[in-house]
Amino acid sequence: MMRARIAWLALVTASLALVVGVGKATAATTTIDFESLSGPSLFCAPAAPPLTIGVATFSGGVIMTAVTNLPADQTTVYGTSNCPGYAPAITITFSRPVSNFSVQVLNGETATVSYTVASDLGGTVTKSLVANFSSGADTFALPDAGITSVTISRTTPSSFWDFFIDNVAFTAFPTTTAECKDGGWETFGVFKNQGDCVSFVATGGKNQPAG
Ligand SMILES: [Ca+2]
Repeated sequence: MMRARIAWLALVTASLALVVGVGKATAATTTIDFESLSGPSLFCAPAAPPLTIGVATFSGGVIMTAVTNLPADQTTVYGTSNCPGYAPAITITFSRPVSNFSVQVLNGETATVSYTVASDLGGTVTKSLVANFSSGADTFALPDAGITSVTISRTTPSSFWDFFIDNVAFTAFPTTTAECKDGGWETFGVFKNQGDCVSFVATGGKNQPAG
């Protein structure tokens, strides 16, 4: 009986340690998958105004669902093509700086096309995606910390374009000092220590990260 209770206590202690361990250094990473929305499966619905989801605002394209001839992703996505009022680049602007940015890009053309994802800080990543019917899609990740805007476009501009994005992931900079504590400051990738992070939050971003 006593042994059983000690074993149970040991288990509870171990579980608590695990919870604390997991909570440590895990910043709030956001993934936008557009699944709260739905749209047509074919281009060219009327051009839409910028779409704001949380701290991110999307412009240049429209929301679409179960897109025809896009076997790589039949969920809801954000896409653009050479339709009236659509842009050749999808732009994402952030109301707060972000780190650890990545986005899934899907090629809607019937041939291999190169795409470039670029941040306002100068970071770029370029990849060739095979044709839509071969499920041409890949994740593009930017290393910059403190990004406030990202553009996604064909690497070589063309009068014809047809592509989509999905699963936009990022870590927004902290707005509470609690996010800086227990090693949280490290996960933003820009602060030199906890105090640097707290100072950033306390001054509303006026004291820029020193790290
Ligand atoms: Ca989706």
